Amino acid sequence: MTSAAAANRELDVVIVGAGFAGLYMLHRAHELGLQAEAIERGDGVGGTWYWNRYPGARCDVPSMEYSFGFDHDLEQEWEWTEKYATQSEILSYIEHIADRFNLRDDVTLSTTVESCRFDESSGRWSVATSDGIDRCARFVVMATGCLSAANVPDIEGRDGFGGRTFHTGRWPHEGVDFSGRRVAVIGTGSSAVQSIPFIAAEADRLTVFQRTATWAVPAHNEPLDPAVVAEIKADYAAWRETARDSSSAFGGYYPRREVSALDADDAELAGQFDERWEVGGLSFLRAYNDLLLDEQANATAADYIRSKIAELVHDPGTAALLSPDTIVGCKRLCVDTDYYATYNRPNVRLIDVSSDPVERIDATGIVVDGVVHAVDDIVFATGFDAMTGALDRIAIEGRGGRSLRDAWSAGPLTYLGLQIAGFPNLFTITGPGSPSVLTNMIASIEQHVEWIIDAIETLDAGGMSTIEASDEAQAQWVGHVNEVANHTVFHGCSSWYLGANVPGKPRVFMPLPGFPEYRAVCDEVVADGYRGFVRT
Ligand code: NA7
Repeated sequence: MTSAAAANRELDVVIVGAGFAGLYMLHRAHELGLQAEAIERGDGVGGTWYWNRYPGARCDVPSMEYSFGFDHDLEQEWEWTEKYATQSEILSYIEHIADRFNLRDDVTLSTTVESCRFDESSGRWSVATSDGIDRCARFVVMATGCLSAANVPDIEGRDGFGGRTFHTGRWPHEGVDFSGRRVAVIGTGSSAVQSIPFIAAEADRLTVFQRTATWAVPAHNEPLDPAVVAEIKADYAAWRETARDSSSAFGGYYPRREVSALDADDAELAGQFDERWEVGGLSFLRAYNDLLLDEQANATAADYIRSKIAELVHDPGTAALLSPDTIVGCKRLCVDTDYYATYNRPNVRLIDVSSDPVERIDATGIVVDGVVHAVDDIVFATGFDAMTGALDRIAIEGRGGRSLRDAWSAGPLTYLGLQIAGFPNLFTITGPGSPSVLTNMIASIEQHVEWIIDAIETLDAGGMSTIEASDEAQAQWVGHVNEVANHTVFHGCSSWYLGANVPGKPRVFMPLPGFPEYRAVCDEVVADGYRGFVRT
């Protein structure tokens, strides 16, 4: 869209973000005949897959599942090449969506949303953006992503470093050549686990700074077998529906076995875990139905993975350092290709910063316990201010000028992860309090967008103008999310699900485990006349 065309535009919907969520929202808004515009800070569409271009970046959900199911022709025609798609293939898919559904004319790129303010007298939102053009809309939909606000730790001396620095979530488009360089990677989450083997293969030396050892299972990525693809596509809708009935909204290949690990003897455990290890991927945690519910059950998986690390890593000291003593899956389980074996390379070194943290960065390198580790490049694989970070960076004001930052100062509060009391007509796609990051995000995005579109359509059909979560419904929902989370192992570590990775962020478990139960509640709320929402 040209700036002139957008000038002071009156819209039905402003959508913030043009990743999977923003684009699907825009498509459905078009279908409903709404005037909609998606505003995107990147200079291309794609969201997560636009920004995370680090070497080795792939999705950890299989490509046949990590794709839209709303359009029969689209899912039949699109051909994924590998079991786990690369970042570039996913980005091509998203660009294809933008073209196929004629979305680009209503996407404004390279523009940051700075504030959204609700005007009670007109019942409309004013949206201020970095291009200086004011938009006014009935609805605002936050499609800002759960992992989009990069977290670069505020380490003393960081800005005085003499070499190059990168964050995995803001990787240069032209790529980075590490040949002949001494490289540091800080962090050992998914982004590090995926990029470390590639960086190690190219760099002269790689030093990894590990604060918490991570759990990783092999991807066993491979080209997709055309026969398997044809079989899935023959009844794709049913296959996706089965997946949506599972807790994480995916798992079409290897569903969860409804058996407790605590009822299995050692031989059975070893056999099951061997099988899942060979299959690869997140299906490992579906070997038994209580691995994420019971710490004792979880310990069986932990013992198994530790034994694998001991086999894969030759140096016993390094293997010990890489072996976590935490709950498997409490932080998102990593899916790797050659991660552990990379530590057998002579040019790779692991530095434990669990008890002696990175002290500071000086012009030449990273200082730990008084020792300078000299490097040419630093890669921050340090994750994101997850789930709330992108919203927090926008000045959002609802009724009475109340800011979202204030409303969420003790942690995010939502009703169904879709709306926030005091912020009428503002929706969050995959917001805190919804299953979001614990699921196949595409399934969650489709469900949220469709719910929001229905809500708007019903509002219009009923001659109403606003929809807003009530305080009571929101308070009850927040209590429910906490109660569900308390029955899982997710409270047992300092994860980004809890906000624990960002200093000063309130510790609140943000996503809701259990997609099918959640979806059922969303449907019931609608059937019950939008129970818990005030509509005027
Ligand atoms: P993650 O999973 O949040 O990982 C970040 C890593 O960075 C993790 O190992 C952190 O250690 C580490 N970290 C963060 N700050 C520091 C400091 N100051 N010093 C040392 N180490 C630090 O982010 P990713 O990008 O890898 O993955 C995010 C999600 O994307 C992933 O879960 C998938 O869903 C896809 P910690 O564990 O906090 O001790």
